Amino acid sequence: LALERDLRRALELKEFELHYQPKVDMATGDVHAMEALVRWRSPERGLVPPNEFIPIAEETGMIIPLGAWVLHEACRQNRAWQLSGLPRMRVAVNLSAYQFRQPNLPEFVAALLVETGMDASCLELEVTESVVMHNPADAALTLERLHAQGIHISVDDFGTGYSSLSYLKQFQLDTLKIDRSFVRDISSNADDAAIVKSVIALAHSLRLKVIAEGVETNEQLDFLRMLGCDQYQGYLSSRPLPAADFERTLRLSI
Ligand code: G
Ligand code: G
Ligand code: MN
Ligand code: NA
Repeated sequence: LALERDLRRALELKEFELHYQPKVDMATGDVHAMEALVRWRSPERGLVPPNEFIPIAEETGMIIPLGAWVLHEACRQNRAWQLSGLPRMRVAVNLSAYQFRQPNLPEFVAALLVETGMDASCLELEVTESVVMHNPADAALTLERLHAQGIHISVDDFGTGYSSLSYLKQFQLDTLKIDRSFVRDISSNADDAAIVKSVIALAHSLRLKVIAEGVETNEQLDFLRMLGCDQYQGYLSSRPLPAADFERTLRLSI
């Protein structure tokens, strides 16, 4: 497969980069966190989005070295921003299923934090609902070992998978991310509004924060605010930006 061969080469040549999207506090408009999203800057293919190469990286096991690079780069960059005098922020990294199931993940992340000098409280890991529900007993243990270090845990794409609420209670979690499919028509579709409303109520009763994804309009934002959502992410605030652009907008806003 040409793509697989090129991806392997890209890994050796370090052709990947991270883009950053702010996570915005509903109440204040402040940005205390950002999500890191990987891209492949290929000389032949241009800027390749993750949907086009993450699945292949997962099938071939390349997701382990790629994921390790992403984690390292996110921590390195965040620490560099802190040392340059920017306000302290938390960086969120997406974990794929195979990565999450590596038995040494908690130790690997702990070593990475030591190496980069970044505080555990400035790292957030995003795992999807299906990843944690695949083997709940193992997942609970892994989440506990990550959470015990002070790392923040979010459940990505919440609402699109199958969750047992009793497991949700047992997992060491901090935030539920409401999938953008529920946000899109929130102000016109009563079912979506009802789902989001109950997810927020559920999350708050379990002392979890809620962030909405894919917010593109002020109408969606106002609606989510009315429902008590804590934070949001989306094009309304910013697209995911290359590190230099993200840093520039951050400096302009402080
Ligand atoms: O911007 P967007 O096209 O960045 O991302 C598309 C999908 O790719 C999302 O589901 C996102 O979670 C996933 N993704 C982005 N970056 C990473 C990453 O570093 N690791 C993994 N496993 N998934 C990622
Ligand atoms: O699965 P995950 O939540 O990690 O995916 C994030 C994806 O959502 C990325 O592809 C990112 O570029 C995309 N994204 C971020 N904000 C918006 C938005 O406001 N609208 C849409 N359509 N996509 C968004
Ligand atoms: Mn995510
Ligand atoms: Na999502």
